[in-house]
Amino acid sequence: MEKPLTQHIVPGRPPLSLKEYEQVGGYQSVRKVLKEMTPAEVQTLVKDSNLRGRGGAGFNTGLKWSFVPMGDDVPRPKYLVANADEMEPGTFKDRLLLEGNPHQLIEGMIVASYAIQADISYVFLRFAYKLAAQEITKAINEAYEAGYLGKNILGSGYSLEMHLHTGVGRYMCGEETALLNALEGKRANPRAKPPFPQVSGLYGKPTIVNNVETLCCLPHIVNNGAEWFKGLSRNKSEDAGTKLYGVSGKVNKPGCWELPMGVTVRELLEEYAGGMKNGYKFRGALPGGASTDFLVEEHLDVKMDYNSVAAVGSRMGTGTMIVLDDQTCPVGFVQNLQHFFAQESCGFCTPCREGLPWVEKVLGSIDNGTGKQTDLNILDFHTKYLGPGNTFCALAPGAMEPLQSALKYFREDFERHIHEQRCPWRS
Ligand code: L3W
Repeated sequence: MEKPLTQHIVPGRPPLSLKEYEQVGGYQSVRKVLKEMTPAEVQTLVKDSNLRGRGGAGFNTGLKWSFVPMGDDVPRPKYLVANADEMEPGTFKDRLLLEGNPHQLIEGMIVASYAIQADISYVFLRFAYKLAAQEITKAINEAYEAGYLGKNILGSGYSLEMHLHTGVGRYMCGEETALLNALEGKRANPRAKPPFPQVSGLYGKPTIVNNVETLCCLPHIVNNGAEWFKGLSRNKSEDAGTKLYGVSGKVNKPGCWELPMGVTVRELLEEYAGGMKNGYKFRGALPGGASTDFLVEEHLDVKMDYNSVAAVGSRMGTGTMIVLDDQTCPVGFVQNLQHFFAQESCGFCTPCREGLPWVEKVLGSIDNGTGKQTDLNILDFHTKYLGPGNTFCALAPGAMEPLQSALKYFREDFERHIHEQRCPWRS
């Protein structure tokens, strides 16, 4: 099985130095695009590869780039930003790439920057990723010294700056426009879209924001072609490539693996995560971080790709599953998530600012045995009131996904808390 993104990552070992990375073919895609391809050709290649954004939304990468104005008379500078603000609960896939092979990310960023003719690029890094910050700083310095960054890269006439920016630990910064505000030194509130950042982004200039894993796919697509990339996936069509999948919870071997796009939930759980721990039964899983709908037993054979997971009413999101077991109270589990979302709301729009703490409070009273039957109506109401289209950004609608699906699949557990006026999981 081909593992292009993680082939040179050995957990516990320092990442490849620039010299070692070059010895295994590193930076060849930079040489290729700068010497043999026009920016338009790189964009077409990536569009043809069907690479979809790995941050959670799955937007076609080449299509996103195609919205950036090109030509000599467009506003400058243009920007490329790597979204490395990995704060989605249960998600630790980008960390593996950042700590394990930072040169691969830099190489992908140069390819993306060239494709859109960006002048300046940033890695916007989660503040808690201290080791990644060290490794990226070292790798950026090495890349500058070797002439892969800076003025007139490899004599091509193309120039690119790259900077590392560490965030301060706000989930909101994963949303691209909040990230751009933070990068400008402003409060990290999301902006209204449109205009999309591709047209008016950082400092009002054309900007592409791509997730780390997305960018790390690029050197391999340039070196091996669009058809090769599509062939890596089990679907061989729309959801292309490999994917970094993760599993956390009461499983025997929690972890993160690069696998063909489209492995099933069951394979991930049983084959890669080693099944449930002794004494624990599977009740459900959030397929891609906390802001996705639960999948349950009937979904075990669903393929983990964007289209297949969407077809059963959830989202693949980041592809890193959080497993709910039978020894864990689903009400407490969801309340814990709502505590996180309420805390991370930027407070800009009223439904999110006021609604999420209320949801958290209502869940808390059900969990501690003081809930009322009407509380379920309040929760049901909020899943719609805070749903898509009613808030300024996707944070609150995302928060409602685990809640609405918990109310659907584990409703009897909510009812039991209310009837027994206690949490059945607490003695
Ligand atoms: C031009 C249009 N561009 C969309 C672009 C847009 C962006 C990308 C995705 O949130 C999700 C969220 C989390 N013209 C466009 C367009 N674009 N329509 O496509 O946009 P969007 O709005 O669909 O999603 P988003 O706001 O970027 C991402 C979910 O991911 N998620 C969270 C993951 C968190 C992390 C992290 O911690 N780093 O990845 C997990 O499921 O809930 O729904 O570039 O400009 N008409």
